[in-house]
Amino acid sequence: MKDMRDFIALCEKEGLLKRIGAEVDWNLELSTIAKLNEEKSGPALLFENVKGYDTPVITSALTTTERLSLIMGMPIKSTLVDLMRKWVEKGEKKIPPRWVDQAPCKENIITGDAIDLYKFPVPKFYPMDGGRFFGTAHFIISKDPDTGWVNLGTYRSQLLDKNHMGVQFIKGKHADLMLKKYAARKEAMPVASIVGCDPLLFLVGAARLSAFESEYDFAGAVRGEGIEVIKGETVDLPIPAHAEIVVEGEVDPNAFMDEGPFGEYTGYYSGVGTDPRNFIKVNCITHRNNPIFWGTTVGKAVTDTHMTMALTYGATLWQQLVAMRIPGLKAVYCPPEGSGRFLAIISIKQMYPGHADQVLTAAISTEMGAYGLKTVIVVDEDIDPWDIPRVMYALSFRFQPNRSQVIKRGRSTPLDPSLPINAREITGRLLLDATIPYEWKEKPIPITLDPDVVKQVQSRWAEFGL
Ligand SMILES: Cc1cc2nc3c(=O)[nH]c(=O)nc-3n(C[C@H](O)[C@H](O)[C@H](O)COP(=O)(O)O)c2cc1C
Ligand SMILES: [Mn+2]
Repeated sequence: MKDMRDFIALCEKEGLLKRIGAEVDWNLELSTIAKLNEEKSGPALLFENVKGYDTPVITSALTTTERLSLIMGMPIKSTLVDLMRKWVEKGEKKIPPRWVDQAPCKENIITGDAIDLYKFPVPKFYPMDGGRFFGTAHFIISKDPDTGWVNLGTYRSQLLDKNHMGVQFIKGKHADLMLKKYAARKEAMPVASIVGCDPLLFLVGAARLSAFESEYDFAGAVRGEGIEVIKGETVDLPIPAHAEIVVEGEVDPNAFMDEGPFGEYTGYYSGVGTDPRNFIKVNCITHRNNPIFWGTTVGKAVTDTHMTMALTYGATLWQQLVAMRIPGLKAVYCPPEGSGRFLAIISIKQMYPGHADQVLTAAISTEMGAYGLKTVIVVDEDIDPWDIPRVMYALSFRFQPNRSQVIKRGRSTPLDPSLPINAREITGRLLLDATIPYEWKEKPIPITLDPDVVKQVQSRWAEFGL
C-alpha cells in the first residue's frame, strides 16, 4: 500500500467503505455523520460532494480493527493485539526512506499570493470548537537542527487564515523539543503538514516512538521497504511522494496566535477556551491532481482516534517493555475505551517472586507509561488481556488490594478530564496485581471436570436434547 488511493480501493474490495454522493456541509454536518457512523463501528466514508468544494473528504478510515488490519498488511480478522504484536516484531528492523526524483505530490505547486488553505474542504467538527481544523488525520514533519533526526508527529492544526495554521505541540513532544533547539539558534523551524497518504504514516505519526527515532524508518520496517520520499519545495524535509496535500511552512518559536479549543478524544475540551499557540506560516502548498482530504473525528470514545491510539499507544508501551528486557511478557492491551493510554492490562508468565510488581512499575516507567498512564493491571498468562470478562474474573478472584499500590505523583497529560482543568500536570497512578502470587507454595486449588466423564457426556450430548 503506497497511498490513500490504494487504501480506498482495498476497502472497497472488502466492502469496508461507503461513498456518499449527497451534498454535505463541511460545517458540523460532515463530522456529525462521521461521528454517528463511528459510534456504530460503521464503514470508512468518502464524502464526494462537500458543499462548495470539488475535493472529496475521507473520514472514519481507522474505526475498525478490520481496516487497521488492511493497513498493517494482516489478515482482516486479526485482533488489535495481533496487530500490536506485529507492530512490536516488525519494528525491530528499521528501514530508512527511499529518495525519488519525481512524485505525484508535486503535480500542483502553489506559492505566494495564490496560497489559500480555504481551497480545501476543511471541516468544523464540534459546535464549541474554535474553528475549522485542517490537521486532524495529518502529521507534521520536522527535523532536529543538530542531528538531522526527522520526526513525524500528529499535532492538531487549526485553520487560522488563508496562510496560517495553529499548532499544538504539547510540552516534551518531539516537535516541541526540536522547536526549542531552533529557538536557541534564533531560527524558525521548517515544517510540512501532510494530509492524505499511506494511512500507516498517520498511524506512526500518532505513535509514541522514542526520541531520536524516525517514524519513517519504523513505517519502512512495517512495510518491508523504504517509504518513498521527495524533497520539499521550500523546506529541506523528506515528503511522502504519494501524499495528497502537502503544506510547507515555518514555525517561529516566539510568535503566537489564538488557537482552540478543540473537542478532544477524552470527550471533553482540554482547556477553558482559546490559548495563544505557535503557528505555521505557510510558504507553499503542493497537491496531487484531484486530491483527497482526510479528517478524523475525536470526541467521546470509541471513534477513529481511539482505535488509532489503542493500536499505536498500546503497541508503543509493549515495545518499550520489550526494550526493557522484561521476561515472561505475553501480551499488552490498552482498551480503546481508555483511548489506549489511561489504562493498560498486561499478561505475564510469572517466573520469580516480585515479577508482577516489576511489570507494574516498569509499565509506568516507560516513556509511554510515564506520561498519562493511570491504571495498570497485571494478570497471569491464562488470562487474555483483551478478554475483559476474564480480566474482571481475575480482578475479583486473584486481585488483592494489599498487593497493589497507589503512586502519588507522576507526569500527566493536560487532556485528562479527571484532574482540575487548570492543574493537570501531575497525576496519581494505581497498580493492580491480579495474579496468583508466584511464591505461594500452596496455590488456590482449581475446580476441574473429570476429562473421561466430559468425553462420555459429549458423546451422548444429542441424547440429552440440549
Ligand atoms: C487525532 C489526533 C490528534 C492529536 N493532537 C495532538 C496535539 O494537538 N498535540 C500533541 O502534542 N499531540 C497530539 N496527538 C498525540 C500525538 O500525535 C502523539 O503523542 C505523538 O506521539 C506525537 O509525536 P511525537 O512522539 O513524535 O512527538 C494527537 C493524536 C491524534 C491521533
Ligand atoms: Mn517522534
